[in-house]
Amino acid sequence: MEFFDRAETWSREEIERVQLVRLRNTVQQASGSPFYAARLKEAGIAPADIRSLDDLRSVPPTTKNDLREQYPAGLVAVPREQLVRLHASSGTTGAPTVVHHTQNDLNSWADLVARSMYMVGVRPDDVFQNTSGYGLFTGGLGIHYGAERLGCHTIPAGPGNTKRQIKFIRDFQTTVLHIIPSYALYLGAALEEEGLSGAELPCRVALIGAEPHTEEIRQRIEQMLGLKAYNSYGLSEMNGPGVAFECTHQTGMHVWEDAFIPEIVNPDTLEPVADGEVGELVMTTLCRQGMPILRYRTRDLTRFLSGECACGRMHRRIDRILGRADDMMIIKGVNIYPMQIEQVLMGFPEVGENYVIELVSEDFIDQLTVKVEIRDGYFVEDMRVLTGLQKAIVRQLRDEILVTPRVDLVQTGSLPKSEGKAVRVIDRRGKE
Ligand code: ADP
Ligand code: K
Ligand code: ZN
Repeated sequence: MEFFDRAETWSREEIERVQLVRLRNTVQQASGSPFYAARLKEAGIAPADIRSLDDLRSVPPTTKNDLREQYPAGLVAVPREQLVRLHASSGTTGAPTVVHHTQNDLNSWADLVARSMYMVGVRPDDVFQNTSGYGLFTGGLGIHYGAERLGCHTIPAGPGNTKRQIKFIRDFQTTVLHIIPSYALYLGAALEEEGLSGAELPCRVALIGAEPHTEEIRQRIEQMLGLKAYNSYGLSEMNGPGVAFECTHQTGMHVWEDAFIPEIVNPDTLEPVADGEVGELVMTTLCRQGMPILRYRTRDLTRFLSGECACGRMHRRIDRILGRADDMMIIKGVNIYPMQIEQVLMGFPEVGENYVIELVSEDFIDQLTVKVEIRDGYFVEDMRVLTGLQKAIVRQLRDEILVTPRVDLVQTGSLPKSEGKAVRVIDRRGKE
């Protein structure tokens, strides 16, 4: 087994020893920011009080709202001349939050991304095409510098313009793609339209992430594009990509614990959940100087996977993100996550790549409608066939989510397609 970074070979003891040293330094560093100076003082915590990793739990969590209130620079812990770049979240769930980096921060971030890519077999002789937007969004520059750090010949293609993406892939013989799952499916469909198959493309690896997706979607992507797709998790508050990444075993994502401390807690009590139980992921930075963040509540739901990974890395693994706490829909009193619906839909070969969930209230009763695109070959004129399919989808969804949805089958290409992260849920309740 080859490793990019020695930290990948550390034992649990080594990881935890380094974490404790870095955690104390981080608490010290954080107290240099106006926000944490006040927060830590109020909680009566000094860096010297952190004597074990368990002591982290005495530190109050930091929320997305804290970051918004501290806009633009309340968490910055260094003099301005040490800052070299800022990024912001894509704003999927409201106003953006800003993160400021020093050159050291950027270097260690690039190392983490390079390490993640190396782990799935990417090497300096690969040609790497980045289809993320190059703006404030971390999937652009964040991944880009990691790919260069690894030594890949890097194409900053940016998003959209699918014909051009395909042309680049063929002209430059792209072997590795960075692509969000919804766009990967779109690209796959575009290939089919041009009469091309994934097997004819030189790509062998895709790094997919930035939005929740099911195992079924991963398999579709792998099949359509003729490659291996690896799940990449990150968020701008923790740099961006390079936080947790799948290895070639594709059994959960290793969290780089030399750079972050992950916790999974019950979102109501903030108590840690048992291993294997789903909760909210809470993250602490360990290597950041410009803007350290302590116990950040990500709102992302996942669980720790127990047991050791066959790859030998001792960095703990998390399951694919089940969804965001904010995405949870409560319908007729039942909690439903979009990924439960996706999983059912993608089990039907007739179902295409795009779907949308609409919530309305009719006479004060919540109604859930799922609009699904049906693949061209299956969208037949015979109403009986379609009705049979529609009923089968309703039945399976009802068994999964315990609510009877309305299901509309529509033709491929008729649902709106977003450029960035897919918008899967439209909530019109109380807005009609
Ligand atoms: P925003 O919250 O505005 O989308 P970011 O661009 O920082 O901000 O995106 C980070 C979020 O994207 C994560 O908190 C998570 O919800 C989602 N995300 C990132 N990677 C993945 C992934 N591999 N699987 C599922 N969701 C992901
Ligand atoms: K190279
Ligand atoms: Zn592994």
